[in-house]
Amino acid sequence: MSGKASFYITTPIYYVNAKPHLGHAYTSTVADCIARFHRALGEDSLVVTGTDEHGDKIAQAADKQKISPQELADSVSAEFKGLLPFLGVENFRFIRTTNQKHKALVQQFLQIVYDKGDIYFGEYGGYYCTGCERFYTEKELENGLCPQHLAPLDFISEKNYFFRMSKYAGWLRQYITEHPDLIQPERYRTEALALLDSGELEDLCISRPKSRLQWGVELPFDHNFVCYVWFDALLSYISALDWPEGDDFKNYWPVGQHLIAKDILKPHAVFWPTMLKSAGVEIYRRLNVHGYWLMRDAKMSKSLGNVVDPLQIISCYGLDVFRYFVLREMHFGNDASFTVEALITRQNADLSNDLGNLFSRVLAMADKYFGAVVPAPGVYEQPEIELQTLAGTTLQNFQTLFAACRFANALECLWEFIRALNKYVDFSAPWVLFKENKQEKLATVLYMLLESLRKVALNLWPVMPGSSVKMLEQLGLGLDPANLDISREIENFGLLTPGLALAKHSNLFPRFDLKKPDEQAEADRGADTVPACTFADFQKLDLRAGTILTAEQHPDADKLLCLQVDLGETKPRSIVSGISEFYAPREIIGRQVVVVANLPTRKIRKVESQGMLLTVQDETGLCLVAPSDVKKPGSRVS
Ligand code: ME8
Repeated sequence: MSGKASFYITTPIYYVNAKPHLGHAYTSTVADCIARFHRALGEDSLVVTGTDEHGDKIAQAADKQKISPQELADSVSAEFKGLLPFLGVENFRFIRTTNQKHKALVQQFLQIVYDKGDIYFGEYGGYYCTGCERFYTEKELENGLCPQHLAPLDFISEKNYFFRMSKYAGWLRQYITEHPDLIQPERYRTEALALLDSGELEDLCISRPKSRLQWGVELPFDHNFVCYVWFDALLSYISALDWPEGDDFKNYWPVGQHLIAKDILKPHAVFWPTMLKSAGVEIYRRLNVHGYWLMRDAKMSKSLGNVVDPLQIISCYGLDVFRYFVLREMHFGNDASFTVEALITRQNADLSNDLGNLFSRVLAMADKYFGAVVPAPGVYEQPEIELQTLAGTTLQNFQTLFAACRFANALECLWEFIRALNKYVDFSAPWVLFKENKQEKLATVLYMLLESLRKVALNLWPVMPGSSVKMLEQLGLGLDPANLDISREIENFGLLTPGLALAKHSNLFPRFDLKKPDEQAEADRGADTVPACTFADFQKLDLRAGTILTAEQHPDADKLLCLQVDLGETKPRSIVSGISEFYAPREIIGRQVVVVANLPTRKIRKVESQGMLLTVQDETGLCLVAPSDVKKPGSRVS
């Protein structure tokens, strides 16, 4: 160990019944940003993420696909793991609950709790939701349906093992009260306390009879039962650290933080601390709870089929833009809507205009006036002193807010500084100083700007590592994550060494230009005259009614739109269509269309297209073909 302070953050371990979507990508990205932030403060930080592979839900999903649960787990787990480098997640440990070491640890933990007398055998009846992998009481149902999935539930009554969770309700209430930072934002702490206050906390059913479910960790004290998936999954947070004796457990667990969305507050705020208490293990340091990414006001989720593929967004717009957007757009704790328009607006306004233009202007001036070398500053006057003070306060606020997971506010503070730098350029007018031959003042102004941009680049590293490194390289510097200390940037203005060679120009964040006239249309439209077709030929076409969920400009072709179209399948189709001249993305979201659904998938300007929209064109323009009444997505057109 390096003698550095440790930092440990986990994401939920994700279910393997469906592929990752933007919601999962968000949590993993945020975990990486937090871990990098702590690394940038000189700490040794670790991310643990992984997959939750046991339980009814996985067994049923595998059954549907006619493969074994292990086969399903292997393939989907690999997708979750494979996504991480694309999200820029580094220094992570990936845990799978089907791993032998993890299973042995679950049994060891269960035995400790059992030996303590906190597990008993009893009978239970309740409404079971496989989607949530938990029982609901009648009171908790919404109109007789699962409150999360709005689906009818089966009443199951069976003999099982129970964890005496109720025994720890009083202790937990007091622990949360005495540790005001344990669960944040505050509203989720209040919600956790309300769960404890809502009546007697029930004991937790922690087994499933093998006669009903085989796919789980066998109970060490009864071979006829497997362990309830949540009891197994939560333990991944410490099995990844080799609890109980591992050095990593000793180093990281005392500073352990979890990151989750609000859907799984109860298992993390109630089940997990009581399990730890029973086994005599220290409680985690903090639970950070975020809201949902929504699509058209509904939670983005695999069961609703309204998911956004993070890889598609990253391949269209770039990794750093994606990371900046999700951190800036979602106020941590609240829900946020995902739209491509909002992402493009952030790219053009915040990244391209405010930061990218400033950086390229400053480099161009440093090239023109000082031969692309950092000049030595002269005397600082009032505007420079004010700007230095602002650097201190905005960076202080940025770091304080970031540490508290208030990423949107933190970035807003950093942008307050960036906007002040833009004003400083206009106010000090280096081109006038140059004309009037005020060399010393000109050097001071350029030095102020270059040094400020160095500070911005370093502080942005946790969020936009690629752009941060590029900016620093263009400032003649390198970035060594092992030796970063962004806290010293708050106080010390003037760490940039005069004489360094600078890049002559920069184009960090090109605007997404929506109107380039010379773009070639790549529409899938046929010729005006076509040869005769038999009925059998026609029958080969699979035409379906679909609903457009999202529409955005193709990043590389102005005449193309990239759409997500719901065809009633488990995932929306990605379709590239040459209709941009005739429709703005905003006006077609929610519209019904007719899709040729059985064309082979192809890439159109690097974006995958899994179908084709039918359109009609005459001399007045083009329009979409649609059913005359709204029809269920996926309905056959014949
Ligand atoms: O709950 N918005 O796994 P899971 C934001 N295996 N975040 C979202 C989201 C959305 N629309 N959808 C999913 C499980 N997430 C259990 C966890 S932990 C010991 C066991 C993210 O695959 C968010 O982090 O259903 C949420 O808590 C998690 O994915 C749920 O993933």
